Amino acid sequence: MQRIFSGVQPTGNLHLGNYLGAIRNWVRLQNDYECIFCMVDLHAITVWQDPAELRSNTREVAAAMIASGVDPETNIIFNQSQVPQHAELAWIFNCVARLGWLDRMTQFKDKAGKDKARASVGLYAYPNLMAADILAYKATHVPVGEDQKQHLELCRDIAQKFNHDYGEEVFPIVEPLIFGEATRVMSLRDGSKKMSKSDVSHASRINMTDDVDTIAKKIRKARTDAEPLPTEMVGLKGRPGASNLVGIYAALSDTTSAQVLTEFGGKGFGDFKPALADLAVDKLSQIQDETRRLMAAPDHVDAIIKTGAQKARAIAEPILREIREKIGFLQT
Ligand code: AQP
Repeated sequence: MQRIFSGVQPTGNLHLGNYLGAIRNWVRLQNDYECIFCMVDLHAITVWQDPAELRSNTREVAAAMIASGVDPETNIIFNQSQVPQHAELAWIFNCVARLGWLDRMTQFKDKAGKDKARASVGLYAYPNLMAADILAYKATHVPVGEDQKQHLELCRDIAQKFNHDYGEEVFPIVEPLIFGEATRVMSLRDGSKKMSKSDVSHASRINMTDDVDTIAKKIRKARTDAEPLPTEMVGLKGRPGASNLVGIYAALSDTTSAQVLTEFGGKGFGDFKPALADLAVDKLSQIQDETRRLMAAPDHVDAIIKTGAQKARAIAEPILREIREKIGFLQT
């Protein structure tokens, strides 16, 4: 069976983009692959995290994954910092990756903003740690949202260079799995920016924990133009707000944007937004109820994470031993 690795940062509440772009796809893949799903807390601290919040967000992300349908019995669920092999391999990859490769990463440019000198070194080296997350398990496939495509290309470059330098096919060349109608869910306030946990505007995203009224309000206030929805896909061109909402509707209803336009083409947002709000509430409320139920028993969630970390270490350690050997580290 081929192996999947994928992760989510416990940097706050999960949002609809994380769910539609990543977690829902994990649920669909879990029967066909051996899956390792990780709360990537080492990635989270590339920007400041309040310690108490980081701990509780990590638990809550695990609960939300399980509530979304990730089976903790058949998949490995754990947090990255409990498996030291990630950080060890990341250091090795810091010595494999070239500065020029990292200089091209657009996520660093977006997140560091204008004042690069004040960004952490970790934020810059983030893609090397992501490559280590995947390759510490020799994972072959990585389901992610569109925004992670460039980082996965870097992971392939690192694997290729390591294989070349050490003369053997040690690491697989990973394949991204980017699929579904919502591979890039955009901000509800600005259709040109992706929906993100770190956006200062709460109205820009639908959190998986938002209540019915908040979801309805955010969708009602989502920025769009005033035209009715088109009947054909080509009519969505140049209309990022409309196109985003249609994509979200399609993903939540398991159809395509074209089918959504067949149903709603010619109708205004006064009709479409309430229908989208009802659909979102219907789909998310079951996950929310289950997340709350799990969070009421934190020891149970922690036990799942503990077992997951043990299983993850048991896979990663022999791989790291092989890597140390290849590099020439003396192992006594
Ligand atoms: N807007 C999005 N649309 C589709 N997929 C998305 N993902 C994130 N945002 C969208 C996917 O969710 C998975 C986990 O992402 P992450 O938490 O590791 O980091 P991120 O991509 O940086 O997400 P955020 O919300 O933007 O976090 P912050 O603001 O903390 O940096 C990934 O598979 C990602 O592709």
